[in-house]
Amino acid sequence: MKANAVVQSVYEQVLKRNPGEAEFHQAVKEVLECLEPVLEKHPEYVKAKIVDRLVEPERQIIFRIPWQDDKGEFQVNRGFRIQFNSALGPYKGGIRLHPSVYIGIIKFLGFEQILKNSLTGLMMGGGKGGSDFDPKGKSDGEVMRFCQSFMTELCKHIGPDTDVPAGDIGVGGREVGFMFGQYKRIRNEFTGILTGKGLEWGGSLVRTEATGYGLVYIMAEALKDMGKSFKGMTVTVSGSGNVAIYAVEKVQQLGGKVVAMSDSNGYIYDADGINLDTVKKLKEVERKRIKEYLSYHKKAKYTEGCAGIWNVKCDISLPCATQNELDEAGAKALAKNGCIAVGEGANMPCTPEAADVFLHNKVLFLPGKAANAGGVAVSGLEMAQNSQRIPWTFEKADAELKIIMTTIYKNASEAAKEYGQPGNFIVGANIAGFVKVAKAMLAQGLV
Ligand code: NDP
Ligand code: 2IT
Repeated sequence: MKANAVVQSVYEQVLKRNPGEAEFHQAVKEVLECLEPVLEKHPEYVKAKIVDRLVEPERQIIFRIPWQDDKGEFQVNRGFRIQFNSALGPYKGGIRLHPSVYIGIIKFLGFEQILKNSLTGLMMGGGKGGSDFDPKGKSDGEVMRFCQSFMTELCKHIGPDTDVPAGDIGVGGREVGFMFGQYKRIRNEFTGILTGKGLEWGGSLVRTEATGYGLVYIMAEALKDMGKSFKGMTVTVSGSGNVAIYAVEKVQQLGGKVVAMSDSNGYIYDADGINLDTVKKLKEVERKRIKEYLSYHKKAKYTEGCAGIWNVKCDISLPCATQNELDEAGAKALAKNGCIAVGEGANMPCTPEAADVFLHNKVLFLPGKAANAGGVAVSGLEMAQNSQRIPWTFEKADAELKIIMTTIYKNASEAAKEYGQPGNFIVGANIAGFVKVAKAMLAQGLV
């Protein structure tokens, strides 16, 4: 079978087997479109049905999560864990708690995670989990009871050498703590079963900052190639969660000025540069809306609705909230306003049409699986520290993160060149990530 026919038939099979899972279809399509030349060059991958196997999760677990709210009422949510691919190591990937979660979201995230984890160069397979539970407005007690019930089932399927979850949207240090406690109690084991743990009980320094810092490190590397740096650049960052906050922190450390941030209700604009201490207090401590920023900074402006953030004039934009938040219109507005580079802190925040706009307008575009790999990379380093039972210093973990991000940039860049599309990091990241997984799958036989 010719490479293009393989890609076509695999995609059709994905649509047939996974009806109604738009985000999963989108993620698979983007990858498949990049793989044709690799399959042409490597007929052995076609013969071994590597791509056919890659798009089919090794295991999918769906379960009931019963829990009791503060009023004493019983509640039921649905939980997921997709153990997508273990060719390179134990399944690894976050847990997302958001009302929009359904199997199509978890599958898209798990699929992306396979190639992302491959790019880190560490021994991690791909997986993802989550639930349609909405943590917003819930008390600590309710979140704890939910997390305990979630882990009561999940603990049967994971283990430090099997599957190691972590945070994602709606899951940070608090939720990881509750889940870890429940795992330890049920299994009577103190192991590195989750990453993003507290620093006193097995967490790694730099994990909290890792995704945002890593995003800025890889972007800095790309800017360097263009003879530029963050110094003096005006930057917009969507979201105001874990990834967004630490992206802003690193941009500011490198001399850039961040003028806009958002949450799911709207965005703030501060011409003087965002005061990150205020954002951290509002979001990390008080769990309030970004709008409240105006109570502290009178000159700042708030606009309801998050899409308007792409109209803010900037040199660099870092979408760090959620999938498909940046569409064609947003991309056109960025390009028109002179934006030179876009880096995806979130997973798949740009629609395919938006990515096309960037490519056609020569806006440097770093796709999420390369640009946001710093989070899972430091998760991998946390696993290494847990195995050693020795914590690393901040400096050591940060230096490793920098090396990993620089290497990802280099590998994606070279793969893009090798396959005749220099500067196309979508092609570069997908191919560089895929080849390693394909080699491992080939070596491990028909499994
Ligand atoms: P958080 O929960 O800490 O923050 C999420 C942010 O995105 C919030 O500002 C939230 O606003 C906003 N947001 C979430 N859902 C939506 C939505 N449907 N529409 C608009 N805004 C939304 O999550 P993270 O910062 O951890 O994750 C952000 C992105 O980065 C996700 O795509 C995640 O998969 C990705 N990522 C995360 C990594 C990590 O280590 N945490 C690693 C790599 C990627 P609000 O509070 O109003 O909901
Ligand atoms: O999307 C991601 O890479 C994450 N949410 C982090 C996963 C991890 O295991 O640290």
